[in-house]
Amino acid sequence: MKYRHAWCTDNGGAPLSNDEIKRYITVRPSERQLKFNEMKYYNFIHFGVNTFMGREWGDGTEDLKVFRPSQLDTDQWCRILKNTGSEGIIFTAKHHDGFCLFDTAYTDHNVMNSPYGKDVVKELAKSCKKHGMKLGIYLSPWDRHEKTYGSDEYNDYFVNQLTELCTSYGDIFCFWFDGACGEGPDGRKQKYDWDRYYEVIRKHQPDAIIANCGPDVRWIGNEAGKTRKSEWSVIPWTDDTLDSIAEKSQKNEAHGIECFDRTDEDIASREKLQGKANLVWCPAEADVSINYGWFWQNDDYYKERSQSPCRTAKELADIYFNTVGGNASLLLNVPADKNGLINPRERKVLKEFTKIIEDTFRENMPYDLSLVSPEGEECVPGTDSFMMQNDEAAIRLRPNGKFRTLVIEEDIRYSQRVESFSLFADGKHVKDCTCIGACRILRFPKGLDADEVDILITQSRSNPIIKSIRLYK
Ligand code: FUL
Repeated sequence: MKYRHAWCTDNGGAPLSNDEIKRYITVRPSERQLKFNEMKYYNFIHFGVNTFMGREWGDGTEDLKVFRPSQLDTDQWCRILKNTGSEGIIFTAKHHDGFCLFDTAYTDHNVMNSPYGKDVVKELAKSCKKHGMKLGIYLSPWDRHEKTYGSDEYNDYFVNQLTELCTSYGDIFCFWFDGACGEGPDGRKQKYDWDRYYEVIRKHQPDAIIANCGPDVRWIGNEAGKTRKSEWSVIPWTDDTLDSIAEKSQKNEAHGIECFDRTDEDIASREKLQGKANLVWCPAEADVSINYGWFWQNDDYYKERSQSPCRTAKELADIYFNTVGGNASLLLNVPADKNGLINPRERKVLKEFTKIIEDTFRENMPYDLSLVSPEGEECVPGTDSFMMQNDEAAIRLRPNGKFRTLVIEEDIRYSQRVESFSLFADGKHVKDCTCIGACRILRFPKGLDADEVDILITQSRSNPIIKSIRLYK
């Protein structure tokens, strides 16, 4: 099979080498972001007074006496989640209700004064270490209990707690800041001093990612695990970027978990980047819950709402393929129940989900690889990670047999370049795809059986640099 053009001579009609386009590919991940990018999938654990009150949002008036998990076992959390292939846990050290699950010197409204009486973050930190999991912290800026909320003093309070969390629990891989900003106990709203919060984290935990309302990872814009057709990691950053995240995030307890605002479907195509002064590397993260809420609720709670408690394993697996395989990372929430354990109801789904993922990636399909010019000449790249030259049109794979899954990754050390590609099997068009980025997963449930599979790059911001391609049976 021959192609009419090399990718760069046609390039979907888009200009290739003007200074504006070159500017986009000079935006690249920091060391911290590169390291984080290796973690494709990790978990949230939502746990706190809401777990015992049967609520999604507490109002800050909860009695500490309610917090009495009888079998809390953070080792169990780590064991179960690690078995699903997860690499880390982000824990709700404080949710909007203001109850702190760690031993803080700055409020009495904390776990040490509850019947449980032990620092849950400390226990989890120990378990994470033991099981080789990374620990992340969710600390809600919105606080419905703390009296100083709505004044400058609250920013000091928040910074003090961040400092405690940064300095007493070992390495933290991520601080996750929620966008919600409601009223505090006296009806006041807070002006968050983000710069100060970030400064504390950078000082004490320089490797930690600051996610969601932070500069390192961006919220994907919904809580349903949906990705855009093209998720870009190079995005424009303006003064109101953080406000707009807060503005769009969940507005009430009845959580917009299924909502997906497609009005911002395109946030960073060439057209959107054009002329924008401040471009940053900020990849997408999809936060989604195994349940239709974030905290553990019993079956009756869901019955009243005519919802099933859990997403199905198949739904979760599709979310995995679309997010991890759609240039985003997957942050899957698995709450702990009233006993302080991951409940059998969720364990069952997790087990089935894990099986689907493991089966998908169980067996590699070997293949030979070459790069093809429009004249049909082939050459084999000398290294695993390779750059396509100007006179090369397609990547040709010769698989040893039928495969069901194709994984392709750009070498994002050199930014995100590929804007679209098409797949051909023995010369026949199979599908058109948009960007690649850190990872694109293509699935062929019935299997693709072809001697030659060509990945034709149809538009790119510069010479594509491919880190890896893997096929699975
Ligand atoms: C939202 C919160 O309001 C939810 O309760 C949950 O913590 C979710 C991850 O973020 O904005």
